[in-house]
Amino acid sequence: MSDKRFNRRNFLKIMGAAGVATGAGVMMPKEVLLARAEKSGKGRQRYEVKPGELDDYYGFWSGGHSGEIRIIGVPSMREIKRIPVFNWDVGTGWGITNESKKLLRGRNFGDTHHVHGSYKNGTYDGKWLFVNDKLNNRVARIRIDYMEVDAIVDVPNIQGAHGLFPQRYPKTEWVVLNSEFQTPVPNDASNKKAFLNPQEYYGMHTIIDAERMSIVCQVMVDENCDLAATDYKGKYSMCTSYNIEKGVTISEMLASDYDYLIIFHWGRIRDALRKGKYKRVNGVKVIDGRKGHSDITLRIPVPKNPHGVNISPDGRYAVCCGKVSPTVTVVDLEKVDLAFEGKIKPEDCIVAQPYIGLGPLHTTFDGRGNAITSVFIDSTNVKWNIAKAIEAEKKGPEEKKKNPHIVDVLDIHYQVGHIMATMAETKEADGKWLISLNKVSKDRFLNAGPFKVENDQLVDISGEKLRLVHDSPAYIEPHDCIMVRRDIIEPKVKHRHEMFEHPLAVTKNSVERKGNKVIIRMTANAPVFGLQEVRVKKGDKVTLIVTNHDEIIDLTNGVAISNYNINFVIAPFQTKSVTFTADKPGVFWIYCTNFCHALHLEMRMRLIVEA
Ligand code: CUK
Ligand code: CA
Repeated sequence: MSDKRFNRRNFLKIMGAAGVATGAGVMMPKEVLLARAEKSGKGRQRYEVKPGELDDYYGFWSGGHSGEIRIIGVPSMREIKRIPVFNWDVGTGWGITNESKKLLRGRNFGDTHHVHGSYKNGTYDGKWLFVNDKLNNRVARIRIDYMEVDAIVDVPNIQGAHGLFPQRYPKTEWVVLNSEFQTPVPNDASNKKAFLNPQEYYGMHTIIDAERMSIVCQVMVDENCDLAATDYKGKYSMCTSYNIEKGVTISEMLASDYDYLIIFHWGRIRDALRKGKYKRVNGVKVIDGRKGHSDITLRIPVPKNPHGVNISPDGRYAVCCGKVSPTVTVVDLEKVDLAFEGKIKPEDCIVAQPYIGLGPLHTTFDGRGNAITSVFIDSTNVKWNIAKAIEAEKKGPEEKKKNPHIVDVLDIHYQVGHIMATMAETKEADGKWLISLNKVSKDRFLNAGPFKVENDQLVDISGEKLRLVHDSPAYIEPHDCIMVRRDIIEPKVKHRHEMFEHPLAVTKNSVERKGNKVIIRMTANAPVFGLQEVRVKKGDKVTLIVTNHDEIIDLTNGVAISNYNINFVIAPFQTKSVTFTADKPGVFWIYCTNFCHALHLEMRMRLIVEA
């Protein structure tokens, strides 16, 4: 606990140095808020999933700098599978086979933060997942039927590809992606002045075509673009910005008392595209969305260096977390319509700014009018009522001081980043479970060395009070997750590949030579490979194509070549290929790595490389 105090003190020091008012007047010590939490009215859901039972929700977790996505069963918190996305994964051959290399294009690391599903009419349609790569500025699409990546798009003109959100209504045609780091545009050192002058660095709100996985356009702004959201009407997307100062150091980024929630008007973006109001930078249509240059963007001032923006499931409110301000800012999206028409000022869209705690980062919803916000410095989950916050704001400062909006405060362990409730990013938010993605686990697990894992805590939110039910270690470093009802996903997920979806699917075993190129086409059917030996010459360029012909569910074969650093698996009816140079002469066993049969160990063949 002393560490937590240290953090709190440090944080206050930074804020003091930056001259930040810490919500004086409405601020309450965490202990006072916690004392309000009674013991009654807690959720009583069963979270144990017994052997043979299945979970109620598919959880999709980002893997942070591991570059992957994980599938976790909720409420059991059992990790079911990892989907390699931007990373190497020998277990599936991702990053090694020709199929994965074609998508990764030589970059085998990534930094995934925000996984979201494709939508139809405000809820998940079970078709795709999308995830950002903050490291190499890409977006990957995962097809849910196979739970595999099927497209990756590179995004030029940006760095720090961060907040990502799909269109929610009427369906996902666009996906928006924010760039957290401002850069010169174009960023190639050609313009010497812009290159060295941070005042000429820009942020981008990129729009991606979900079907084609190509870039529709980018809207350029002065500010940085951090977290992203889309509304439930298909009218707006948005970003929080914490660096309207265009600072390049912490103190510069903290100079202003407020930053922005920037709202992007999709109708006006379509207009600009139609009328050709853009310039091309690195082949991408860039629309000017800077303040004073454009009616496409609306800036709502939000204190201070805000982080998450989340939309309430009724579609009415955007909730921005203050991060350096202990408040959240509630924006009424119906008023945003009026502000875009110039009938009211942007700041008049704010309907409440309740006190939450020190370091609010992200907000989620229970579908019953309550929001739950993650509070990093206080290490709490704070449940609060949106309507009560708005009402108190109307009544004035005396009422606000009583913090009538606070419903419950839960101590978590420790330092929470994202928070997410089941189905909370849809109109079907069901208020069953919540995950607190804590950045720090400290003493919650057996000590396994100085590098500690994260702690994902499961909270029952079905009652009035929040009930912590389970600690779950998470390998580095989930940032965000979604939890989707099983009935939406399960019917869409296949047990086998469509064999002929892969243009190279093998039905007949053969070895074909053209000059020094050798193509080996081979089937795998446990416990035998279709060929017993293959002879090539040293220096040959060998392509090995293998199709798994086993139709039995779960009968995966592995293909590994001794001393050739080749190792991948193929699921039933799947085809994978690999191309390599046979640069070492000798006898090399090709063997099955994935236990497939009582005679699995005998499932092997020789690659004979003649000198
Ligand atoms: S960010 Cu990590 S805690 Cu990338 Cu969504 Cu907020
Ligand atoms: Ca700032």
